[in-house]
Amino acid sequence: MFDKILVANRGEIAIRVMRACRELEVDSVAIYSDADKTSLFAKYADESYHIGESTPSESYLNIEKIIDIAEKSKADAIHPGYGFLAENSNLGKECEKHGIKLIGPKGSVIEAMGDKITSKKLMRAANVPVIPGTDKGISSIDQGIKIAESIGYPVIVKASAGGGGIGMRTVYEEDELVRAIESTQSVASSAFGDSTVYIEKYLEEPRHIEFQIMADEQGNTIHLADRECSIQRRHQKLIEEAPSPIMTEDLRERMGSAAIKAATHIDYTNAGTVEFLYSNGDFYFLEMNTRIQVEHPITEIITNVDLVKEQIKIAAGNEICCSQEDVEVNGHAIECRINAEDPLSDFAPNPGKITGYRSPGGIGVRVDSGVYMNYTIPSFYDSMISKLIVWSPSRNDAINRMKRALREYVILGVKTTIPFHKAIMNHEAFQQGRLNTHFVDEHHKGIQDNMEKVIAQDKEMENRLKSTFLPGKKVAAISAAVGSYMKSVQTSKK
Ligand code: MV4
Repeated sequence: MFDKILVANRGEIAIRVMRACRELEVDSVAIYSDADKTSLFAKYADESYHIGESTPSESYLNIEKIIDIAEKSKADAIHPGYGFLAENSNLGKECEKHGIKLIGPKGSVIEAMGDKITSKKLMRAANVPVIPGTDKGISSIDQGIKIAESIGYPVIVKASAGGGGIGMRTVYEEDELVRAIESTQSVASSAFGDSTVYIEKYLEEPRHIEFQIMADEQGNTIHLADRECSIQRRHQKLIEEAPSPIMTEDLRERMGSAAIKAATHIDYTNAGTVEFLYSNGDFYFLEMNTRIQVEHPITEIITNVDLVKEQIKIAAGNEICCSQEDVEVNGHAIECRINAEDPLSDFAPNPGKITGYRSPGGIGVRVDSGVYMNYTIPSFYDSMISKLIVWSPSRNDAINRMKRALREYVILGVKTTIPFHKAIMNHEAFQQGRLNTHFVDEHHKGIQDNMEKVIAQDKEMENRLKSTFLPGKKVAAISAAVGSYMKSVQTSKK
């Protein structure tokens, strides 16, 4: 096992990784930027090093500085978390040069899966179903028109270097195709420095279902079931659940086998996710994420596997925890991402000071958070401040438990996505599991109305809680109590 792991990340995921380190009795090293001097993760770590200015290029994206601190602190491994350098193959190369183990898959695999045409080709070769279309970049407009015709409209033009929704355009008829190709090429060229685009069939109302993969360095690969991630907005997931409401044993067997085939074909190691689009009974490989993901806790809860500990153990050379037959799905888990954003103003970021804070608890509730009372959320990074995760034996009970936990969650001082989550949990279509990737847009009006109701209800609770959370009043209350005690003592002496 490693002696010391440097966590090249911040916020809740840095704490998540350090918690795993502590349980494995491995020391943890935090790196923190100017803006993170007072952040919880920097205090939680066994050792903390200031890395530089707040801007990511001077801190969490600065490979040279990170390697430098790893050497200075004698860390023998680096965990990149998600985001920042998690899917940057240069970090792996630099780690190798310096004899530091990077906890994750090989750099060559990260690179191959980052290029969508390459990944699609590899998956086709592995016999994993891919979306009908080309796995070549299109070389001329004429060729593009022919390809689109043979696939049948609607089609989607995608940038090979794309991902996360940047660099793609749907096309419903031939008239729109030329402009779509040209604009996608130009977006791709300026965003990624690679103008390669390809065309595939556009699936109009798919569900996003993904499979958690784990593979050790001895060649054992398992999947840890599925997650439904259709509730998202502008390619930012907001709610995830495991398993998918539509999952059956047969479908899980088929999709899980495809996910394992995908991973084994590319000699995948460590934790990864195979994303599928599911539509009308069919499923297709979409992308592979070569990192631990934000939503990993829901999988941990239904499978009872600590994915981060497993990542670390596998990187240290251990065999994987369990065989496929050992993996059982138990109950239902839901995660709500709590962002410092105003859901009534188009989810505008709302950083600032948390003036009141109490997180929910009780049976079946987990909170992975990076914040605390009186913490000021910096504006330099993404707005996710915590994840609320619940478990229950059934999906229905999990929804009710999530409603209960959301009502217990008190965050004052900044606007959060909590009202949005309350509105979704109360939404009939969500309760019925009628989901696809357009859910938030499709039900915009109903969600909005629900949110306004919820916020009005919350106002009453906020007023009730004010006396508990306003420090001035609390101090006043305590001193009043002490004062009357002193008085009574004096009175009895007389
Ligand atoms: C698609 C699609 C429909 N058909 N491809 C969005 C992110 C990018 N990585 C791939 N994406 C999509 N590709 C075909 N052929 C619909 C989406 C899509 C989507 C996928 C997953 C989760 C949310 C989404 C939201 C909008 C569009």
